[in-house]
Amino acid sequence: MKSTKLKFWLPYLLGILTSICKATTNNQPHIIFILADDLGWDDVGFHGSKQIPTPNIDEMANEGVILNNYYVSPMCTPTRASIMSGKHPIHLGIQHFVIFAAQPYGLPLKEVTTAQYLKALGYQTHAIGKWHLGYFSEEYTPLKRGFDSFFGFLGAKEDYWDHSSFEDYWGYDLRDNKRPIRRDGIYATDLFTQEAIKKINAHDVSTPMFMYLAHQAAHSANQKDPLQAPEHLIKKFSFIKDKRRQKYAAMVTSLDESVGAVKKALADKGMLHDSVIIFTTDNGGAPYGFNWRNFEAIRKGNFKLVVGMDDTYELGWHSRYPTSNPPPWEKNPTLPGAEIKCGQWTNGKGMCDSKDHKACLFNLADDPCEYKDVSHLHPQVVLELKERLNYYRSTALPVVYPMISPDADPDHFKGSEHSFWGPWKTLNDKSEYLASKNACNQVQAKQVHLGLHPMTYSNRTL
Ligand SMILES: [Ca+2]
Repeated sequence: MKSTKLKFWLPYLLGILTSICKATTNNQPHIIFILADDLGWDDVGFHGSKQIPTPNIDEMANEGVILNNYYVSPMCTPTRASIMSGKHPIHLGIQHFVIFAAQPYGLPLKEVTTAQYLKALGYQTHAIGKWHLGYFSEEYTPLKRGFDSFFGFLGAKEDYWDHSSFEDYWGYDLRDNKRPIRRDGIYATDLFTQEAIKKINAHDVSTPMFMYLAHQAAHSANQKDPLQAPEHLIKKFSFIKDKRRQKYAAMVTSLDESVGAVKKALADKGMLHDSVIIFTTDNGGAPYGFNWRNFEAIRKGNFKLVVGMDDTYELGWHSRYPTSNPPPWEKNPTLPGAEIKCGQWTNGKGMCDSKDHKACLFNLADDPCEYKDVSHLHPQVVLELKERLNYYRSTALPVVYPMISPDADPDHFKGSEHSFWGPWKTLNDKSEYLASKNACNQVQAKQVHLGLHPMTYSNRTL
């Protein structure tokens, strides 16, 4: 795979579903949803990375199902909104960008969340780690969106060590339920793992549990010091020349250790065989700082249409990071289909000509890394998929994207010593919030569909 290139914007990343259900006493499995942040597609062992070993994630891939045809949005908030609502971001008005800390909006209150549905079905629900679905008023925060407990931060990112965040204003961002807390010096990935283990150890196994463990890793921390990891893990990667890559690899290693620790805690508690564990990331790695582009894509079977690429399209291709040969560790065996063989990289030759913003078609069965444009061979498929995109576009809601509010400045909420990010506005009209709360109380098991509509969300209906 010396010449292998992978296109980093490909947002389908690594969805892994491990289903080892025997069923709890009431036939409802525990659900552990582990969400990584900005984890690169090629930065896990089971996808072929020889540079960053991820034995615990690989083990899940070996035991479970790898969702290689599973797509996410290219940014934090839209993907998280989909996970929490079951709807595509264009049907939430939240497709445009991410929520900045001082922006007064969030996942629309009329949406019934995954946690609300599961809570109505008898689940105990815990949110740990990053929220990033809005918090300008209390109704948008996890405890009001179906979670029994929350331990984590409300915004997009924080310093991994002191848990503060700067976005227009500065403040700490860490809470135990509603209470602002300080945990200076405890690395964020470790902190959230400890909390997850605590919740598992304290759980009454006769009740099904939904744990949403949304790590910050491997998202950047802050502009001054974007990549942060424990020194002992950074040292493991001294064979990598690029110091930033060393730190990033250590951040991913810490995340992998967390997956192993959570799984062990479930096993020790006797819950593992009654659990569905889902591991995914909200979007791919961001080697240039950002990883979204202004184009659209749609799938039908093995065909994927990409429309409206800008002239940075080819910059999205990266060579695989080299490592010593043989690697300094034993690579875990992976499922035979886990590592995607990209074929020969031809330095852009034969790739889609992005200059004219034309539509490009790829046959993923032959060309999983989307090197070769075959639109000229299948004009009818191009037409059909373009029409389908137009249909979806016609169903999109207007974007909600308000200006930042100075009222959000954490300095307005100084406690005895410190400033914390938190809700800054009282909601006058609570009707949508109350309606969704009431809707979830009426949920019956058979009615749970999480808002997914086959016409809208599956390319199988094309
Ligand atoms: Ca992200």
